[in-house]
Amino acid sequence: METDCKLHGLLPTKPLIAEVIATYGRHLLLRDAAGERRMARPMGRHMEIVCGDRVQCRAESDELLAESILPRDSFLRRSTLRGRSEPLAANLSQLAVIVAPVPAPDLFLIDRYLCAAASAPMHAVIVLNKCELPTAAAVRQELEQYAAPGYEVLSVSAVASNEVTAGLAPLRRALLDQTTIMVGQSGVGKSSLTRLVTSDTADIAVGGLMREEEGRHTTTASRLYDCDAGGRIIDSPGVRDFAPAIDDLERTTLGFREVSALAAQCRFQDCSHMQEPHCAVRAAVDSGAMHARRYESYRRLRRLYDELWEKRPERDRAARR
Ligand SMILES: Nc1nc2c(ncn2[C@@H]2O[C@H](COP(=O)(O)OP(=O)(O)OP(=O)(O)O)[C@@H](O)[C@H]2O)c(=O)[nH]1
Ligand SMILES: [Mg+2]
Ligand SMILES: [Zn+2]
Repeated sequence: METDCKLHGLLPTKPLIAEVIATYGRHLLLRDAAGERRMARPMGRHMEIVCGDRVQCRAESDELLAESILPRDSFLRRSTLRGRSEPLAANLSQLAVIVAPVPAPDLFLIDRYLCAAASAPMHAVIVLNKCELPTAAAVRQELEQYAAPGYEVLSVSAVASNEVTAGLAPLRRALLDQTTIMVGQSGVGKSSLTRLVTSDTADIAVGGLMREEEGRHTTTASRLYDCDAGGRIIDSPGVRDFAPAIDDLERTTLGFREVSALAAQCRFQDCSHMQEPHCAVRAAVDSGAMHARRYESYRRLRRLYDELWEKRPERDRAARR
């Protein structure tokens, strides 16, 4: 855990508002308006405090307690296997899905993150890292299917010494004035890229944030950093799978941009675009205007969405009708 900052300094006498820059189990690492870092603990057992939250704290005995969470501007939530919505990070403006030639990309995972971003709503960008590898060209080509729905794909390398090949200037520009969460599979280079855009990384390899796995460091907790060139970035642990929170998904589009653009032309207002007649989305797939794999991804998410709602208590389902 952090040792350099004033974690054991004097406790404040007045209530304090601070930002959560990391959470380790029930421990919160906070930064107050003056930039001072402190450790705190959530007061309530069931408070779900996440990285990026702003909390109000007060001192009690010898510790600092977070007693309330200030209203969130936005958040990223995932669905648990039981269909419950669980926050991952708060007060974000942008989501960056990081992909690489190794590990092999999972395009369905990218889609689900993009859907979560559309529903938050927050800006989304796809970042192809390790672009100096010869196998990157094929992945870049595969990612062209994201151009039609209007997603920007940046090519970067966290190891290339040539600044132009590394593509870091466009990445820094994309991060400017945003609070961006870096998400994606484990090993794609989220932490490596984070290290390149911030020098605030004294604690990036500290016990609570990293674990050694198969000879490399894998991130175990989200952590917010200030970027040197402006903007803020949250490095998050890698995932194998991700399902957006079903409470957040827009019902008839699930956050797919192509579907949003077409849904108004379907015969039925509540068309699920699965088998209804006169469905503009299916017509677009047949004509090639919507990419068939993106539509397959939509169908998979639709089935998952319906299954997850079935797992929710009856009162949740009734409230939704
Ligand atoms: N060739 C190449 N290797 C890279 C690049 N960026 C990162 N790596 C390597 O990829 C491995 C994983 O990098 P990390 O930054 O730890 O990946 P991560 O996404 O943070 O992984 P998790 O924390 O497990 O989610 C490390 O061995 C890095 O050195 C790159 O641009 N090119
Ligand atoms: Mg990492
Ligand atoms: Zn339809």
